[in-house]
Amino acid sequence: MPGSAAPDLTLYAESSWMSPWVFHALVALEEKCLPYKLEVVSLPLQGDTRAEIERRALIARVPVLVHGETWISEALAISEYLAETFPSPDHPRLFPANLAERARARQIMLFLRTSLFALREARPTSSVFGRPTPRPMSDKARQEAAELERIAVTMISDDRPSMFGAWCIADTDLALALMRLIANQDPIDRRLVNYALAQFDRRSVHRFVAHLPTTR
Ligand SMILES: N[C@@H](CCC(=O)N[C@@H](CS)C(=O)NCC(=O)O)C(=O)O
Repeated sequence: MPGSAAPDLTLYAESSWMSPWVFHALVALEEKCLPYKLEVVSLPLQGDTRAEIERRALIARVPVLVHGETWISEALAISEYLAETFPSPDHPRLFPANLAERARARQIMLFLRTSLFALREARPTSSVFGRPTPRPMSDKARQEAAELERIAVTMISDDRPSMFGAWCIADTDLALALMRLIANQDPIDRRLVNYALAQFDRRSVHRFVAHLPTTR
């Protein structure tokens, strides 16, 4: 940390390590190279833990980032907070420097959060971080997979390792969405396989995966 003491950061995670939202926040902290403590809670949130998170972070969901007296839940709010509190050039970037690319990155991250519900149900993160559980996809899930593939191929048409000139946090989210298909051996464009596997080979993702119980 250039010229300052290490920040007082804690990330609330959940004990199954299956949450795509915790994944996003932990990767953001790791990519920022910030030291942080982990507080691992069981879901559903209950009792004093739930009451404390609700009181201090307003919304009782994980991930929660605690920075001193500031408590934030909602993964995207967390990565935006980290980007603005620990900005470039003293810290690595989470979002593209170019405004149009930054807007595109946010657009994709919001799309991934507000769409693809049938696909997410048919191909849950437990089939990515745990055992693949291929089962027939509904027509709706298949349509959503095709839409995801169309968007991803448009963004990574020429075998690039990231959507924009350099890695950004939207690459992590897009790679996880693609891994729902790849891990379950659903047919998908080879360039997207290369892209998603390269993203999952980043140190930040390895740091998340290291928390998974080895029995899976
Ligand atoms: N939109 C939120 C979603 C977070 C969320 O749904 N978290 C779940 C775990 S994956 C949770 O904390 N649920 C509370 C509970 O189960 O009691 C985000 O992006 O962070």
